Amino acid sequence: HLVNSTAEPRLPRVITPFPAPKLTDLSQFQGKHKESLYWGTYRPHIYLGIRARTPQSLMAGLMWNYVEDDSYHLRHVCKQEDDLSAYGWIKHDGRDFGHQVLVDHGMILNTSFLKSKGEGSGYGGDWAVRLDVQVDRSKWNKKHESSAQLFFYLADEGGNALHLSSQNLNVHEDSLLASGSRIDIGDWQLHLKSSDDLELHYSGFHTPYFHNLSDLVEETLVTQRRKHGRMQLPDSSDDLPNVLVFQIIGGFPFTSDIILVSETNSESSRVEERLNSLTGISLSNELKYKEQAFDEKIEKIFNLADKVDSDSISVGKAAVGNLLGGIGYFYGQSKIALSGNPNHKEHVPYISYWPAELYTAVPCRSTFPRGFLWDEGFHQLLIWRWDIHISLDIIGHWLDLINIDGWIPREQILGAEALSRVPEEYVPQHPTNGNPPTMLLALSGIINALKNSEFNAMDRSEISLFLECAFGRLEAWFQWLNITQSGEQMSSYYWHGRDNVTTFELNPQTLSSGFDDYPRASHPSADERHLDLRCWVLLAAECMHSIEQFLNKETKPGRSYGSTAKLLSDIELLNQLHFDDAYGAYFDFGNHSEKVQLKWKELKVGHNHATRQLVREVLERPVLRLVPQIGYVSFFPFMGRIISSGSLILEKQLELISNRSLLWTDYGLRSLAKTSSLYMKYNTEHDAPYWRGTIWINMNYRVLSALHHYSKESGPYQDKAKAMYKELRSNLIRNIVRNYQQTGFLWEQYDQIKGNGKGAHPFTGWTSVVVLIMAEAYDTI
Ligand code: 6A9
Repeated sequence: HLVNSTAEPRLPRVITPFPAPKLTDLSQFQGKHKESLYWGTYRPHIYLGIRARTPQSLMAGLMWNYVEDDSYHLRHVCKQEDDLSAYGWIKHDGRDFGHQVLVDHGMILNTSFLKSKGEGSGYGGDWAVRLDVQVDRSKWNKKHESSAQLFFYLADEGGNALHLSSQNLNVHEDSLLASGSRIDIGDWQLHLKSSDDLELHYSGFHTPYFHNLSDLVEETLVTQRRKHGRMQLPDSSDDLPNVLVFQIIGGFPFTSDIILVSETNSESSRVEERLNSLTGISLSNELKYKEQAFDEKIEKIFNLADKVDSDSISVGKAAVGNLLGGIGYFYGQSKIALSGNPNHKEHVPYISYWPAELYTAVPCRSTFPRGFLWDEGFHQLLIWRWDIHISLDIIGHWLDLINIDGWIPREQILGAEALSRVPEEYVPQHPTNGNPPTMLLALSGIINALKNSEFNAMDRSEISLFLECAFGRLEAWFQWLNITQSGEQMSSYYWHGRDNVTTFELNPQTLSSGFDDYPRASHPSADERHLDLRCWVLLAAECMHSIEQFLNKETKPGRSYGSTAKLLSDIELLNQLHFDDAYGAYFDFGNHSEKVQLKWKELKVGHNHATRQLVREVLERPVLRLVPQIGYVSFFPFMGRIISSGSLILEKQLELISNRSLLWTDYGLRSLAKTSSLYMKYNTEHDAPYWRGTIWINMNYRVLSALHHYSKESGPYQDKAKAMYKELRSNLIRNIVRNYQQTGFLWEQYDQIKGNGKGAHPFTGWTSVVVLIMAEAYDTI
C-alpha cells in the first residue's frame, strides 16, 4: 500500500471512532423525533434541572434555602448529605411531562414539568414548571421562618447575554422576568405567574463556569447577609450576565408557575395565549390529564393491577417515573488512560476521547449521575417497553461511542458538571477493560417483541433499520469482547486489567466485570478463567445470532455467532473449565490461595514516627485451581439457561440457591454465600464489602428470569423451580416496597440480614427492574 503523505496526522487508535455513519444521524432520530425530545429534565444531578439536548444549552435550575438554627444550606445538586426524606419523579413520561415530590425536613416541594408545542412556539416548543410549596408544621422547626425561599435560574452555556425585564420585579403587573435570543429557539422569554403574594429578588452573573452555580449564589447571599442582615439577592447584575437567578420568597403554602416561551419575535407568536395555556387552571388541567395518561400507560404496559397490590403499584410507578425523569444529556470528552497498570491510581497519563453527546439514563441521581455501560442495558429493559424511540436513541448514543477497536468506555464522565462529581483517580477509562454487554439483552428483548408483533409497522421498520445500521458496531463490540478478553485455554475468558502487584487489596478488584470486589483468583494472571464473562460472551453470541437471523444476514465464514453460541453452551466443555464436583457449583479458575488476609504492619515514617498500615499477607503459595467462592458468578450458567432441565446439576443449583445457610434470605439472594471465605470482608482498610454479601436487584432479576424459565420447562425440578420463583419474587417485591415506604427511596443494594436499603439512593437504575419483576416480564435469552 502507498502511504498517503498528505493525509491528516493519524489519531491514536484508541481515540479513533468506529468508521461507520453514526446511528444518531439516522433519519429516524432527526426531524420531529429530535424536536420532540429537545427540552427535558436532562440534568438529573440537579433536584430540578432543565436543558435541551444540545452541547451549549440554555439551562434552568432550582435551588432552595434550608434554614437550620443559625445555619443555611442551599439545596441544588442532589446530595445524600442533604438528607431529604424523599425526592424523585413519581411520574414522568420521558418526553413532556413529569411530577416530582421533594420532602426537606417538613417542607414539601412539588415540581411539575410540562412541555408544549403550541401554535406559534419555536423549535422544541415551550415549557412550564409549577413549583408548589407546602409545609408539614409537625416536622417544621418553630425557629424556621414561616416562608420559603426558592431560587430559579437560567444560564446560557452558549455565552449569550440574558436580559432582565426590569429593575423592579413586580410579577402582578408584568409576568416577564427575562428574555434573550438564541440560534436554536429564536427570541425567548421567561415569565413567572402566581396568584400568591410573592417577594422577588434577583442577581445577574457573568461567568464561564456552570458547574458551581450554587457557590455563586451562596457567596452572594453570605455577603448580603453580612452587609444588610438579610438573605436577599441584591437586585443587581454584572454586565452582560449569562446567568440570572431569581429569588422567590413566599409564605407557606404558595404556588408559582414559571414558563419559558420560545420564538416570541414573530408576528404570529401568540405569546399571551401560549402563556395562558401554560399557567393557572389550564396548566392544572393539563397536568392532571398527563398524570392520568401516565397511570394508564403504566397499566397498559405492565398490567400491574393483575399482579401486585396497590402499594406495590405506587412504588412501581415511582421507580419508572424516576428512571425516566433521571434520563440525562451530557456532552464532553472522556479521559482515556494511556498506559500502565489500570489500578495505578495517581496521575495516570491520559488523552481525550472525541467530543461526544450522551443521552442516557443514570443509576443514581445523587451519587452516580452519569452513564454506566452495563447499567444502561438493565435500564433499557424497562425503557424499551415504555418508549421504543427513546430507547433506540439512547442505545444509538452509546453505540456511537465505540472506537475502531470495538471498545466502549465503561463510565462516561462528560463535561465539567459530571467531572466535578468524580474523584480524580476514577476518571481515566482503561482501553484494556470491558464491561458486560447487557445492551444486547435489551436488543434481544426488542427483537422478541418484534417477532410477537408487539410494534406497529412504522416502529417495526425503524427498529429494523436501526439494527441494520447498528450491526457493524455490534459486531465490532462482540469481537472486541471475544478476542481481547479471551483466556489461555480454548473457549475461556477473563476480565483483563486486574492488578497483579497489589499489596493492599485482600483480593484485587475486577471493576470491569461490574462486580467490583467480588472474589476472584487471589493472584491475577493470564491463566484465569472468569465464568461470568464466558457466559456474557455466550449471551452476546446468542443475541448477535438472533439479530443476524432477523436481518437475514449471511454468516461470514469463521464468524458464525451460531457456532460460537453452540460451543459456549456445550455443557461438557463448560464443566471441564468451571465445574467443581465436590461443591456441585460453578466457579472461576485461576492462580489462587484461600489463605490470604489483611494484617496491620508498622511502617517507619521519618525518625520517631511510626504508622500502621493494613497490608495483604499471603500464607501459602497460590496454585492453579477453581476459586471456591459461591455467589452470583456461580449462577451464571443457570441464569444463561445452559443447564438442561432434567439434569442433576440443575437440581444442585436450585439447592444451592435455596439454601439459607448460603444465599437465600427473606429479601432476595445474597451476592456471596455466608460460607465463602471472603463473605462480608473489607478489601482494604477503607473499602467496605460491596459485592460480598449484600443483595443486588439486577442479578436477582436474572436469577428470577431463569427460575421462571425452569418453572415452565417440564422436568423433575419444575415444581421446585416454581416454588422458589414465587417465593423469591415476593421476597424481593415485599422488601423493596417496604423500604420505599419507610425511607422514600429505592436503594442500590439491600442488606442481607435486615433487608434495609444500603449504599446510594435514590437508586432507580437497575433496582427499578423490580417493576419487571412485578409485571413478570422476562426475556427469553
Ligand atoms: C466512584 C465516587 C461517592 C458500582 O451503578 C454504577 C456502578 C456499577 O456499574 C457497578 O457495577 N456502581 C457497581 O459495582 C457505582 C460506581 C461508582 C464509581 C465511581 C466515584 C463517587 O462518590
